This record gives sequence, structure tokens and C-alpha cells, in this order.
Amino acid sequence: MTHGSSRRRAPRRTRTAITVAAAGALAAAAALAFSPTAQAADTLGGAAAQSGRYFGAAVAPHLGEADYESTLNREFSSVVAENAMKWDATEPSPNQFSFSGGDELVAYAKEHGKSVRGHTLVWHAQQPGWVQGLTGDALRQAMRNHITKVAGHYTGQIDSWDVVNEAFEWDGSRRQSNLQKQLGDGWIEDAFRTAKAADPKAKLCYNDYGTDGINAKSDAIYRMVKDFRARGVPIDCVGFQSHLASNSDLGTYRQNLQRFADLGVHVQITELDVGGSGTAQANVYRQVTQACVAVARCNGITVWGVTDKYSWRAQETPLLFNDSYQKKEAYGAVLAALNSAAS
Ligand code: 9MR
Repeated sequence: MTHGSSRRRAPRRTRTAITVAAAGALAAAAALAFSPTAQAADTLGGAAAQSGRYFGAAVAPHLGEADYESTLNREFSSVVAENAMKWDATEPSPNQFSFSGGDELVAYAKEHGKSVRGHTLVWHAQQPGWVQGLTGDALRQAMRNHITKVAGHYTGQIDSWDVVNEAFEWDGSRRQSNLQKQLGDGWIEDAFRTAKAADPKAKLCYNDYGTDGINAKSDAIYRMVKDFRARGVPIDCVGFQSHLASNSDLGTYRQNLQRFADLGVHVQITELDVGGSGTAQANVYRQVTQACVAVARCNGITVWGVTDKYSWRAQETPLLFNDSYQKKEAYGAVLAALNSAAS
């Protein structure tokens, strides 16, 4: 009421000024609200930020290449190391850690105001040789120590960690990795609890591929996440890698994200790439982006590389920038879908 009474006591001249200023502010707000072009962002990161999301890229050691770095700087608001934070890179021999690649990326991200996804603490692939030979309790201790030291090293600097990667088969059974065979079903839960103790603030994710709809594999992961949530096992997010093709069937893609989100976890598209070209490729990118922005708890999308040139699927030209860093049709589709979520 103070505000109202002081306005009532204001001399006429001031009242007029207030009214004119208020009308101006209203007109500006109206222009923003009714003119989508006035607020459409022209970068992926900027467009995603309008609805509170990040748009990231996997980064390989090409930051010295001017076009690579300028594209990454300009377009992406999140980064993940394509390989540098994996077990073989970070602990090449027992309890001897090597963080240089990951540290460089984290320093780059800090300098450029980008968030960081951590990939990945435990995976059946890219294990150093010494881990592959371990059995029983020695493997359990090695896994716990690895998580504790790596997540501990980066504590407070990682937005989301892929704690466990690719632990299920297509039919929904557990992948028969060394971890599964040596440690039994409890190893995934053990990994999440250990990660929580090492970095209590990061979102802790389970990450997998082939989960691009409702199928036997995503059903099994869904049951695991539901069980973890019910028993208080610390899991905060599920990553959907989404290595796709131009003819991928995305009929239940959004519905699948939504059912996970309904368990109270965030969902993230973590390794998106789509083999193909032109409109067919752009349409798949559009559908994935639209699905994410339609799900409130889908808080970010990461593409698995900056340019086709360095993609692990380079022959299939699966990314948003071509070999010469030109924007592809798929880029426009993603940008428009992100912008439409903002209005
Ligand atoms: O893109 C990564 C490639 O450079 C590595 O050689 C490969 C090793 O297995 O891993 C690739 O990234 C994978 C990611 O870590 C997990 N999901 C599948 C990705 C593509 O293979």
C-alpha cells in the first residue's frame, strides 16, 4: 500500500511521467510476447536456454582448430568429453589417475560459461587392461575406488554424471559384462551409492542406447529406475543416447521419455546423432527435439560431436554441422523446435 499512497501524493507532473513510462514498458512487453521473431534465439544454446534447457556437444581434442572452437563456443551451452573421462583414460594403471584431458575440458567450460556432463564412470567398454583381469572383491573395490576418485576429483563441477553406461541387452536382460558376471545384479546400485558419496550435488544418470521408444530394453531400465526410486537408491536422471538413422521409428519416443520423467527423474538426450542427410535427417532431429521440449523434466540435449568431420560415424554425416562447419538443414530444424518451446 505504501507504493499506492505515495503515488496518490505525487505531484501531477510525476504521475504523468509514471504513466508514460508504464505505457512504454507495456508496449515493449507486448512486442516481445506477440512477435516470435523478436525473441527467437539464433544459436542452439541460446534457444534451449529460453526454456531452461542446455544444448551440448561431445568434445574431442580439436579445440586448437579455429572453426571447431568457434562453433563450439557460439552454439553449445554444455560439453561432455567424448573419451577423456572414461576409465581407460583416467586410471590407466591401478589407483594412478590421469585427469589432464578432463581437466582441460572443465577449464574450457568454466572459462566459457558452459556446463559439463561427465561420461562415464562405469562401462563394460574402454576399461583399462588391468580392470578386465580382476575378479570378485578386487573388481568391486576397483570400481568403488575409481568412482570415488574420479567423481571426487570433479566434485561440484559436473552437472550430470553418466554413472553407469550400457548395462542392458536388447531383450532387457543384464549385459553379461565382467561387472555383471563378477559382481551380480547389485553392482549398478553400488555404483550409484558410491557416486553419491563422492559428488552429492551432481545429477546421477543411467545412460544407454536403443532406448528410443517403448521396447524390451527400455522396459527393463524403467523397472530398474522405478525400483531404485522406491528404495532410495540415488538416481536422478536417465540418459537416452539416441544414435539414430533417418528412418528410425520414433512413434513412442516422447511417451517413453515421459514415463521415465513421471518416476521423478530428469531425462536427457545424451549422444544424439542421426545418419543421413537433408530433410529426412532434419525430420528425425526435429522429432527428437520436439519430444524433449514437450517433457518438462527433459532438461537438455547433447549431440555426439560438433562436426561430421570428426564423428565416430563420419561416413553417415550424422551431425548438425558439415565438414566445413556449415549449418545443415537439421540445424535449422533443431533451432526452430527449441525456439518454439520458448514462446
Ligand atoms: O565416440 C566415441 C569413440 O570416439 C570411441 O572410439 C568409442 C569407444 O568405444 O566410444 C565412442 O563413444 C561411445 C560412448 O562413449 C558411449 N555410447 C556409444 C558411443 C559411440 O560408440
